Amino acid sequence: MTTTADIHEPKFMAGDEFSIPTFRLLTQDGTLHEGAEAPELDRDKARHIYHAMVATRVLDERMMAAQRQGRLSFYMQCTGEEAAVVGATAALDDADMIMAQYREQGALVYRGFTFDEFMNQLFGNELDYGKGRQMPIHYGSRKLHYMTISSPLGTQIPQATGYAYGQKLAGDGLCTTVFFGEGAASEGDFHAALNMAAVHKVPVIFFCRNNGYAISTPSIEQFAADGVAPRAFGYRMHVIRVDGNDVLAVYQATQQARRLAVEQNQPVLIEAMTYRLAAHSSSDDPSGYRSKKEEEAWREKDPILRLQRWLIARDWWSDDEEKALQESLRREVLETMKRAEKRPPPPLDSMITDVYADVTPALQRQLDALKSHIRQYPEAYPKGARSLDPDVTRRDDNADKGES
Ligand SMILES: Cc1ncc(C[n+]2csc(CCOP(=O)(O)OP(=O)(O)O)c2C)c(N)n1
Ligand SMILES: [Mg+2]
Repeated sequence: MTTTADIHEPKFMAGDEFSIPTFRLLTQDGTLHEGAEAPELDRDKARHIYHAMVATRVLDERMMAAQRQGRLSFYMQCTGEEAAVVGATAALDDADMIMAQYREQGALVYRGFTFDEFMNQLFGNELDYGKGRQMPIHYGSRKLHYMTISSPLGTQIPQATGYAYGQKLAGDGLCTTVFFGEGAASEGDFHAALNMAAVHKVPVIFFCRNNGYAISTPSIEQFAADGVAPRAFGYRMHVIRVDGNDVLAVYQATQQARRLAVEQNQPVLIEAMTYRLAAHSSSDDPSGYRSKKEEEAWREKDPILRLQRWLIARDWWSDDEEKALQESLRREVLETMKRAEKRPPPPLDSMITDVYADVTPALQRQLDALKSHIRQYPEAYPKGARSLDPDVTRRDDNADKGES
């Protein structure tokens, strides 16, 4: 219980007595701000971070193009936010749990999720870990400690508190990092999660990507406060605001947050100030709600270019390496996409497995009815649809649509 001083005249407070500063290390030209010191980061790790950021950008650009060509039903880009996501992931232990929202593919890339694995999920083929049951971008990897994405906003935030509580009880020295947008932070789940984490002192890092928009709604129309960070005070939680386009600052802030979480069981809120450079998703067109001028101003703050300049200045990267990396990533995206497109979908029976230990009679009846319907009207179902034989996947003769 906190004791407070008494006052004898009414005095209202609005929390606007101070504003939360932004932690920054790197300028846009790749030099350090005056008085700033780079975190300890060796050449290999710095290059790994850079590689993951570039790979995420290339994957996103190609897959958005593939969506426009009709090869893919849906896509979401991380573009502009690579430093926030990859920088945070690089500061974690690889065995720490990550619970993401949907725009954090950079974390998977950093941890070694292969382009084949991305493509299998995007095309929902027989090798997709989710067996084609989810829309594209709902990745998950047990091996890489990355919880499968679920679409309803905010659900992963209290789940992260619960998971981290389990980690504390297990005493394995690991923590959970949960990513979410500033829009999702308006969900009740966010508040429940922070309160529970602070009360029970669990090792969880709440990582808010404040990218300026929740689809078409600018953050200025989402909350009256100074961003999301001040909410931590309401829960007596540690908080830091960081320049989300500055990978060195994100890395150092997350590294220290992790120490607080794991060594002192202090949950931490990080608010990374960044910008969603692309559309919300392949179904969105931002020209209806923001100006090109605004986008251009943020393009100037490109997080990838900022890190690239820092690396080049230290002789840790070169123009030739850049060219070779871009070419090999583009080639790899195209090759893996073609491979995944050709693979058949999982058999129809997998629609009703994995939920109950044994398939329930009601589900079995529904599947049998569906199969007899498909047999009756085969012309209504596309070639390459899921096979009716539980053990057989069906080849799609039209799958090879070639390279673009
Ligand atoms: C509970 C719920 N409400 C609404 C939606 C629809 N929706 C999907 S994404 C989104 C915006 C989220 O914005 P933000 O959290 O800032 O993340 P960003 O897309 O900017 O990364 C909305 C409203 C949803 N998926 N779930
Ligand atoms: Mg947002």
